[in-house]
Amino acid sequence: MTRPALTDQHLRRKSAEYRRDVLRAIYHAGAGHTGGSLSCIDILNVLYNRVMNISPVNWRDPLRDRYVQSKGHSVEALYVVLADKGFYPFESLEKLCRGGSYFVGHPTRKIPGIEMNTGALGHGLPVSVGMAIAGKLDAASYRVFTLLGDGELAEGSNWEAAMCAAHYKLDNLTAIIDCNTLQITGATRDVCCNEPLDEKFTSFGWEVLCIDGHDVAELTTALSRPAASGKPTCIIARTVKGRGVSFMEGVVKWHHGVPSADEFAVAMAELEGALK
Ligand SMILES: Cc1ncc(C[n+]2csc(CCOP(=O)(O)OP(=O)(O)O)c2C)c(N)n1
Repeated sequence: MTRPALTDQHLRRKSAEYRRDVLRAIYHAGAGHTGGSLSCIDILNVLYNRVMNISPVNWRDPLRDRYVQSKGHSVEALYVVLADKGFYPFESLEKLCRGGSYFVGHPTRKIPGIEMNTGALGHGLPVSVGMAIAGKLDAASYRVFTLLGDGELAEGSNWEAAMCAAHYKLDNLTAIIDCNTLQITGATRDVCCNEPLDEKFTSFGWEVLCIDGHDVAELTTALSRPAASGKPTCIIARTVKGRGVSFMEGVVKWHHGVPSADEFAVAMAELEGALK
């Protein structure tokens, strides 16, 4: 018997649950990257629940789709989604950032479902290019998805990888930019401006789509669209850092911040409210 497909309404509810679970995990751990985890939740939700061929059953299968979270500091979002998909029990997150636990503040391959250690920014895209080249050499059908932050684009070898992806015609590669316009110390345009991103990726030979990164229908269309032949795809997903918690939205200090008990209560009331 096949399961009924998740409707957009189901997915929106899932995003609200994920946001609540992310905040709860960070609060109990006493550490975490709150703002960027809340901004990328809808992207992960659509990827894992609608688009990618990945599950605990097939994740060692060479033909599985690959997901690389290059903006590794938002790992709390990934932990929650992987728990929901059944890669490990939710209770594992009670040990987040505790001594002896593999559930640390950045992704590591010791956790089921995680493809690459990330956190030193700017390395997820070049490794994803390698995975996509391997897929081409093997004539394999899998797709490679990489999540980048807009601030992260100032780091590492992103632009070298961007050139290389176009050169090798990697139409099995999709980079999604969680474009919340903020980074660790301020607005991305003030720290190291990389605008206009759409023109940059287009001029590097990528197919570029600009969408609302909180709209599950728009995300679904963009992420499941057949690739432009011979071109990698860049999805610039406009998002809000701290999305879902009014006093965190668009506020730099919540990049890496744990709410006080009173703030946590207010935030949870808002996130629970979104579930009604
Ligand atoms: C190579 C490297 N340089 C600097 C940092 C420190 N750092 C951590 S998060 C961050 C900002 C990232 O901004 P963005 O990618 O926009 O993340 P988001 O707003 O989506 O959380 C920086 C510079 C790092 N982790 N790695």
